[in-house]
Amino acid sequence: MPDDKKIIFSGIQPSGFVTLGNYLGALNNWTKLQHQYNCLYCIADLHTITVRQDPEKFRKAERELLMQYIAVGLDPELNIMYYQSHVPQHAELSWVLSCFTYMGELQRMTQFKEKSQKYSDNINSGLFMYPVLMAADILLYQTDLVPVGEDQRQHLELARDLAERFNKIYGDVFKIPEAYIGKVGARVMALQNPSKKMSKSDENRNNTIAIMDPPDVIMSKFKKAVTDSDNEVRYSVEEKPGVSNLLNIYCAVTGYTIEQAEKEFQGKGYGDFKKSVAEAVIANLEPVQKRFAELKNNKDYIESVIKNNTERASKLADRTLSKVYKKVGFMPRV
Ligand code: AQP
Repeated sequence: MPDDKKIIFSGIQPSGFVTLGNYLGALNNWTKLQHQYNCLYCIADLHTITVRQDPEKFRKAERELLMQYIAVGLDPELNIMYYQSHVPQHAELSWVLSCFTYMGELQRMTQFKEKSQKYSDNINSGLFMYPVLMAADILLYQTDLVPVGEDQRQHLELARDLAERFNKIYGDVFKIPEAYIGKVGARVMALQNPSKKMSKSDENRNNTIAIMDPPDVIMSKFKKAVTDSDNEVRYSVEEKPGVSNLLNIYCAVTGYTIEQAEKEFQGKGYGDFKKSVAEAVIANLEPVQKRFAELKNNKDYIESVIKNNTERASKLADRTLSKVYKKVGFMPRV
C-alpha cells in the first residue's frame, strides 16, 4: 500500500442478506474512498458469532459478502478485503487489549445493553468483549480513519482510549484513530417500521430490501412500505417518517436533493411515488446484481482474491502485533 495515503478501516458482519441500508450507509460510500486512501475492509465474521448463527447460512453469507464487496465496485487490488477469521492477529491483539480494558468501560457500552436485551437468552461474554475486538481490528492496521455511524462512536472512543493507555505505558505503538467525517451516507429505516433502522438480521423480510432481491421483490416490498394517510410527498422525519425514509432512499440512489424530489412528486399519490422509488432502486442495483452473478461463476478469481488479500492484511497485522508482543515482554518466537 502506498505510504503517503491515510489508512481507513471498516467492516460489515456477514449476519444476513446485505441490505439497502448497508449499501447506502456504507458500501456505496466506500467505493468513493478507494483512490484517495489505503482502505481495509474486513468481513467481520468473528464479531458475527456473538449472536448465534446457523453454520450453513453463515458460510453462505460470508461467501456472498466478499462478492458483494467486489460487485458494488470495490477493487480488490486497491483495497484490502478479507475475512477477519483468516487473520488470527485480530483475536490475538484482542486478548492483549482485553488486559488493558476495565470491566466498567465495557459495562457502559450502549450496544451491549441493547443487544443483551435483544438476545436475552444468549448474553455471552463475546458480546461483552465486542468493543475490545473492534479496537483490535482498528489498531492492528495503524488506522487513521474509521467511517462510523453514530451507533459505533462509543466503540471508537474506547479504541482511542485503549491506544492511548497502551502508548502511555509502552511508547508509541498504536496510531490514535479518528472518526472519518465524510459525506454522510443515508440512514435507511425499516420499511414497515420507519422508527428503527433497516437491519440484516430483521426477521420481517418486508422491512428490508436486500441488495440481491430480484426486481419484482423490490417493487412489491416498496409497494407495501408504511406511509401515512395524508397523501402528500413531503419531508418531515417527525410527522412523516415513512415518506421521509422513502424520499431519503430515492435521493440517495438518484442524486436528487430532497427539494427536487418533493417537487417531482407534488400532486402525485403515494402509489406513483412508491413505484418511482422502487424503479430507481432497481435501476441502481442492476449493475451490482449483474456483476455479482458473474462473480458467482468465477470461483478461481474469488479464491485468488481471498488468498492475495489475506496475505496483504496478515503482513500489515503482523507488524503491529510483533511490536505489541515485544513491548509487553512475551518471549520471542524461535
Ligand atoms: N439502516 C442503515 N442505514 C445506513 N447504514 C447502515 N448500516 C447498517 N444498517 C444501516 C451500516 O452498514 C455497516 C454494517 O455494519 P455491521 O454489519 O457491522 O452491523 P450493523 O450496523 O448492526 O448492520 P445491520 O445490517 O443492522 O446488521 P445486524 O442486523 O446484524 O445488526 C455499518 O457501517 C453501518 O453503519
